[in-house]
Amino acid sequence: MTHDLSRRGFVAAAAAGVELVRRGLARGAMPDDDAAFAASDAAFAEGLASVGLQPARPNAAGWIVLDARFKETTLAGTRARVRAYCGTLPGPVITVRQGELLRIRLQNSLPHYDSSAWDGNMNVPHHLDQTNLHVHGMDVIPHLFQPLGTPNPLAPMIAVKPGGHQDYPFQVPNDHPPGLYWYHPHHHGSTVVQAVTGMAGAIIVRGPIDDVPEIKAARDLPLVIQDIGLFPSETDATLWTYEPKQNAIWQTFGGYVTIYDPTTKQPVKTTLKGGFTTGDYALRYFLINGQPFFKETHNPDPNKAQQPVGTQLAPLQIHMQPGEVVRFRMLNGNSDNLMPIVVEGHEMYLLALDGNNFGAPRVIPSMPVDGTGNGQVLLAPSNRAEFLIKANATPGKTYRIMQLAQSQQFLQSEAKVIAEIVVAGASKDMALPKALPLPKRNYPLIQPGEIKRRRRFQFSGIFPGVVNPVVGIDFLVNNMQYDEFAAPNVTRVGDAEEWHIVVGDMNHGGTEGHPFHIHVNNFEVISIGGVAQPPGTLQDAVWVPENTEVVIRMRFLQWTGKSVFHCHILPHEDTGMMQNFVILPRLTAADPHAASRHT
Ligand SMILES: [Cu+2]
Repeated sequence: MTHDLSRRGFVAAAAAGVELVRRGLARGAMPDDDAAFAASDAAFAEGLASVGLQPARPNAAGWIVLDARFKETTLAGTRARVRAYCGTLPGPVITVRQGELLRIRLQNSLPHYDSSAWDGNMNVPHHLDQTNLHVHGMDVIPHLFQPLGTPNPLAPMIAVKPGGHQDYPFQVPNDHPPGLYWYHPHHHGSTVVQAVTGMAGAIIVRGPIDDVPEIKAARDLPLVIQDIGLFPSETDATLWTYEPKQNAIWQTFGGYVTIYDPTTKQPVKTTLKGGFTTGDYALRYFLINGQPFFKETHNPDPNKAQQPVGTQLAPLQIHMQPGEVVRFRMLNGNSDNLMPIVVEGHEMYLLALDGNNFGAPRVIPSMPVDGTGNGQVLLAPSNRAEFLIKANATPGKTYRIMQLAQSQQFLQSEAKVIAEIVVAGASKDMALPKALPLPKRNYPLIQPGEIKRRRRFQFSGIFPGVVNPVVGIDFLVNNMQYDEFAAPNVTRVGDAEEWHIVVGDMNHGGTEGHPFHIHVNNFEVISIGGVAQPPGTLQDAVWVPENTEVVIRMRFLQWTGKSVFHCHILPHEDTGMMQNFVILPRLTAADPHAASRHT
């Protein structure tokens, strides 16, 4: 359970890795700063190592190479073949400062996958050996389509084939909100299979918040949560993997695998052990920083098919001294699991959501860990929460970091102990910050009078599927499935828009909630189900419960290009719950359309 085995050597290597990252990036720091940064980098690397993470190491040319490949590993005693960046679960932690050029080379070392039986419907999972990269939440050039930043509606999505690579130079804006972001694949049709077998990692953007004395003094511990979905290998009796045959679909109701027959228009039962799933898995592990903390298996009772059988495993232990303040950065990198989070017996000093810190910590009272509801902070898939915890003054106790049980999705999600805080040792009364430097990029906040356009997007599901019979279930945005070559939404740099994201009731395609996520620009969450949210609640993904409307506002700040928004339940996204949008350049006074547009 601990990472102490080779910890000393690992810490040294980790510190060296962070140093390389800094030198590999173009940054105009003063020499005095360099010494200070080196000291804080070494402390940061030691913190990473203490929770089982490692920093990314750029090559001699300054590129961070993310090599995607199969990896055989053991998860809580189970032999598993996963997909991993650089052979680690999760991928290495990338650190970058505001204003730097972040250079990532994606290398595809995945083996060939046979998609010859694919019928060409892009909302049927396919080409599981092709990949690309998304730096989630970062306000950088749109990077899903080729070439980067293209506004061409017909631009194809980047698809790196086995043996190939793709270079991503990301200029991080000088005013980029400093905080926790992450990277994962986003090739439509293979996103979930790759992400739910391990391909994800954290990105930390450094900036003014890191210089707040009370924050600088705190240990900085990222907590990367992922799920790993597995089925028995078709060829190796002792191996678990997720390599569904083309068109093979796992049926949660029934616990068997079908393949759709287009002549009879019926799914045909097979003897395959695994298939693509939009529900549960034969076996699923939930990981924190690569360590399994919870296990789920398919429920064999047909009346309880939506309730996987859960087993709590030994969670990660984090030692804190009484009165110590630690900065936690938690990522819900799960493919589909909504997580209401509670830290037992402690107030949560929430600093930031999705990388956007507030002007002061939001103090969230402690609450019972055996309840339901949204917890101290609700993390939809892809959301991040950064918070301070000040350890209880009394030593000798252990406090759980929990995901509360929730039933807002197709599958029931049981309560899980993610990690434990062990309070022990000498007391230290560390201070908490009163104020935080507000990231300027999204301020001043959008005023209602500035809104140029309002749009409404309804996320819905139909079961059994009508337009996607191969998958057997339809996931739709405004009754449409994803079209790679359509641009149904066009926006402009400088414009502020208000979007109403709707999940209907059970008579209108609402069977569960969906997390809305948009690339490039953050948005301010204005209201959820008519309940106003605190001003400055800036996020890049928001949970939209069933039968609820969420109102968001955003301004297209800088970047032009073709991009996407979608549901961040990844099996929904991969099977159609996504749309493109194109950001065009700002209108100038000389533009012949400018006059009519603004009347
Ligand atoms: Cu969804």
